[in-house]
Amino acid sequence: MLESAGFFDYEVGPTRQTMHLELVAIDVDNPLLRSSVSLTLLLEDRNDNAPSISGPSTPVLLAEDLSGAPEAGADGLVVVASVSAQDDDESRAFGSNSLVFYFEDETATPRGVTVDPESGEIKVDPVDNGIDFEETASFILQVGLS
Ligand SMILES: [Ca+2]
Ligand SMILES: [Ca+2]
Repeated sequence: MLESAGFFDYEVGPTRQTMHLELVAIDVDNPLLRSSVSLTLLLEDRNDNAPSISGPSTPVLLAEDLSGAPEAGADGLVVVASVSAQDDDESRAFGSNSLVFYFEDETATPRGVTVDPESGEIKVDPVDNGIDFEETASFILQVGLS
């Protein structure tokens, strides 16, 4: 039986992701006849790195009235900021362990404010939103990752 004396880490380097071994069987008695077999081991990526997220370091100023904002995208939403995530897992051959999706805490987010799940862009619906300066002069947007 082939056993490993240590742990492998997929992210350590490409040379460790594929290993070639030659296993040799030798007689214990004379004559010492031998035979061997070649073995290739492919290391499979495991989701062992948690993503980290970063966003704007200063408060984002929002205009209360974004209607007619010239920078509205094709989806009709205005991008006001963005967050980005980093995940050290690799996803070259197996699975998608470095893929992240962004989501906002809906209970604490004004209506019409969303986070694009794939790009991390924070978007505001300029026509229909719950942003009202007289009601809430500021809010903290909690963005999670999955
Ligand atoms: Ca990994
Ligand atoms: Ca990961």
